[in-house]
Amino acid sequence: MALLTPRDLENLSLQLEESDATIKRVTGLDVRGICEELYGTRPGAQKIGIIPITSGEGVIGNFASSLLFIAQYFGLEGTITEHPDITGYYEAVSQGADIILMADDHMFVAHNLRNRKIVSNHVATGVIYAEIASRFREASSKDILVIGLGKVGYAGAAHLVKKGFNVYACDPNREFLDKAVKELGINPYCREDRKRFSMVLEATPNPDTISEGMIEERCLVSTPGIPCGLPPEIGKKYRVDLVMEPLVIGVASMLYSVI
Ligand code: NAI
Ligand code: 2YC
Ligand code: MG
Repeated sequence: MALLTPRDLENLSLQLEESDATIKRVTGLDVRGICEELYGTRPGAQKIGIIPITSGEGVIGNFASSLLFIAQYFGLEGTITEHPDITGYYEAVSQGADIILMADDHMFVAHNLRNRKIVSNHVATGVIYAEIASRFREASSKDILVIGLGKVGYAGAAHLVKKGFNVYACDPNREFLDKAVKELGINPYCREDRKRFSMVLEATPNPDTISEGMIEERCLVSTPGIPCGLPPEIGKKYRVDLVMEPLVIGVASMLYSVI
């Protein structure tokens, strides 16, 4: 189970600044602009209730404070409840929260109590990283490679199919691959194909999932995956731009999708 660590969340502001600058350079829009176009929404006076959850592995250091930073960064009023769990839920709702943010070890949700919209971090993350990859201004075609068809990758692949891209995907989990072929009509990708891509969405919890034969000389790798799937030497050898960040971009997508 791929859980964040407090260390992943250190220097979040700097990580956001660097990834947002890359996103702006390669797509023409920053995260705010992409989210506004993607969801047709803009943050307003919504109040965000952030509730620490103690189940499973328990509270993760820096997680709630990172969510507060993210809410404020996008111009929303955020509050971390004094208490966790059900007591915290009661506190947030009683204090007038419009949107609840809370996560256990399996699901991380944003729930808008006013319009009843709800979204999981997995889907919102897959969609936004897919959207970023698909907006690569130097893409050589509409062919795009998705590495990993789990909770995040499948959502990203579905979004790209809906947008009309030629989606190729790989996953050692045969069941996940067959499901994506059957339900989304994606093209199974294997390295023997020797087909190279200028846009890659990587959504796996493994390093070194991207090999030289997969990418064109100029390529955008958009990945929420932790650790990074792009070997540094390949990133240096080719003109590869990398968009990778542990939490903010996915949470921005969650918030814009429910406001
Ligand atoms: P998951 O476990 O549901 O799916 C991962 C998939 O990758 C599995 O189907 C697995 O078979 C596949 N995979 C593993 N190695 C592969 C390889 N070499 N080539 C192709 N496929 C491979 O995981 P989930 O929930 O989809 O998350 C994916 C990653 O994204 C995790 O590292 C997670 O921590 C991270 N994540 C990051 C977020 C962010 O905002 N940066 C938000 C949510 C998740
Ligand atoms: O501090 C808390 O309230 C904890 N219960 C939070 C647990 C989050 C667990 N989920 C994850 O670490 C990953 C993240 C990449 C986002 C989605 N799942
Ligand atoms: Mg992120």
